[in-house]
Amino acid sequence: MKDIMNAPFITEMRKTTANMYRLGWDERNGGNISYLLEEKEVLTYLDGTNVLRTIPLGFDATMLAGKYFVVTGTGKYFKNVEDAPEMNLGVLRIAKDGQNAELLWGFADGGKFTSEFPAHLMSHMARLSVDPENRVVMHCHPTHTLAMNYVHPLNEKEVTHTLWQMCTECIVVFPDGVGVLPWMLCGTNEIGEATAEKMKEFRLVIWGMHGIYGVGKTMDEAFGLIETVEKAAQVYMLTAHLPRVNIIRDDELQVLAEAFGVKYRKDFLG
Ligand code: 2HA
Ligand code: ZN
Repeated sequence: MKDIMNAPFITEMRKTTANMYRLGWDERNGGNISYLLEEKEVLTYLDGTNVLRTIPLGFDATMLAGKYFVVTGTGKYFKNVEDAPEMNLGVLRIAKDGQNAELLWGFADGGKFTSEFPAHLMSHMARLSVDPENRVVMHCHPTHTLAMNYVHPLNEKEVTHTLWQMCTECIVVFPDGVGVLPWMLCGTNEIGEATAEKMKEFRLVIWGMHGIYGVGKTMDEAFGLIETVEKAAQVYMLTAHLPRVNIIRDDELQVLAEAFGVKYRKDFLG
């Protein structure tokens, strides 16, 4: 068995959580990441027959039975993952019955997966149904995105349109737009189901006055999507109270999307 501390997926989780913490997106225990892993890779580091604990999921994840994830822990701080991955992360397999998680490594102080695991697993299921290569679900509380929620209409068309206008590359990075949910109680199956429904259409979903979800085939894709939204929201917040002198017009957004050959939400323009 190879040492899991050298596993690329653990290194990625350590680096990404540290990065997100320093960007101010994950205060205290805010935020969570889940990362779908290849069985053959996991089993070079861990004995798949050595289940440390079985933890009930509280919802049905039959579609993901037998799949392996590394995930951040409930109540854990992103700030601490880098130095103590075994306390703050867990590697688990969804049990055959789809009702439980089998812990293979981590959560060493008796902890368990993030309270947002319903939203994560339901989002994985929804994304895999439209993109079989999706691997990462990421949630965080980026400051300017959150600030924008309080001063801008909270609907998909207007949020996406404004963000597209704030940086030239936005429409190229997220041509599919940003899904928006109203404020809802977090940590529940209900918000998980609502998020997953949006994930069939969007790779980015704003949780009104809470934060954002981003997904992708890689950690870079999920991170890059959120990073681009956050940058655009920052530009919006830096300029929202100032007279607007210049704007990227809709016909220019269209030129951009066509030049880069992206399939964009035409109904979000105009
Ligand atoms: O896990 O961000 O949404 C902490 C959160 C809950
Ligand atoms: Zn949150």
